[in-house]
Amino acid sequence: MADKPFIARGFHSRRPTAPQDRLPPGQYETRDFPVLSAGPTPRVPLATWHFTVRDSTGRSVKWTWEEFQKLPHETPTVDIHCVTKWSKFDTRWEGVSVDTLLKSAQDAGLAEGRFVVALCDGGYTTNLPIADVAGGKAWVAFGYDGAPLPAEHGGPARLLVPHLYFWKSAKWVRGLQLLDRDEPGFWEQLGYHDRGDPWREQRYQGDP
Ligand SMILES: Nc1nc2c(c(=O)[nH]1)N[C@H]1C(S)=C(S)[C@@H](COP(=O)(O)O)O[C@H]1N2
Ligand SMILES: [Mo]
Repeated sequence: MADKPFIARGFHSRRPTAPQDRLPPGQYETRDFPVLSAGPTPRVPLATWHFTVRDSTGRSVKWTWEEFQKLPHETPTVDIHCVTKWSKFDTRWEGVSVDTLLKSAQDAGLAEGRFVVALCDGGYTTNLPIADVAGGKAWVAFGYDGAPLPAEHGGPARLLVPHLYFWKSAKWVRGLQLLDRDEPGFWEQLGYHDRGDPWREQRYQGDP
C-alpha cells in the first residue's frame, strides 16, 4: 500500500503523511484511485444523456448535456473516503452544485422534499437527506483532475458528496428523486448505514 513504512539507514521512518486530522477513524490514505462498481460500466452517448430532478408529485425539470454544461461550474478540491477504508486527499473535480439544480427545481414549481434518491444508469441508487446535498456540500461532477470524468469513475457525470462515505457519490447519475420520506438505496438496503458519515464511522446499520 502507498503508506507502507520504508526503512532508511539505521532508523525507521515513514514517508510524510497528511495530518492525522484529515483521516477519519479506521481509514488509511491512498494515492491511487481505486474503482469500485457493483456492476458493468454503462456507456451513454452525450447526445442522449439528460439529467432530471423529479418531485414526489411527478413534476420534473430536465437538462440535456448541452443545457447542463451551461449551468455555473464549480471546481471543488476535496478529500474522499470509501467505506472499504481508503481515503484520498485533495481530489480535484469540476461540476455543477446540487444547490443550482435544487434552485431550478424550486423555480419550476417542484415540491421541496426532505430526502433525495440519486438514480443512475445501471440501476444503482443511494439515498440522502436534502440537508446533505444542499448548502455547498454536493455536486454533479463531470470533470476530474482537469479532464472529463472517466467512465469507470462515473463519467459522463456522477454525484460527489465528499463529506459522506463514497458509496453516496453515485456514479453515472442521471437524476435526483425528491421525496418526503427516506427510502434506502442499493447499499443501504444491503446493510450499510443510512447516512454514512466517515467521521462518526457510520459504516453499517446499527453504527452510531
Ligand atoms: N452507479 C454506481 N455508483 C457507485 C457505485 C456503484 O457500484 N454504482 N459504487 C459506489 C462505491 S461503493 C464507491 S466506494 C464509489 C467508488 O467510486 P470510484 O470507482 O470512482 O472510486 O462509487 C460509488 N458509486
Ligand atoms: Mo465503497
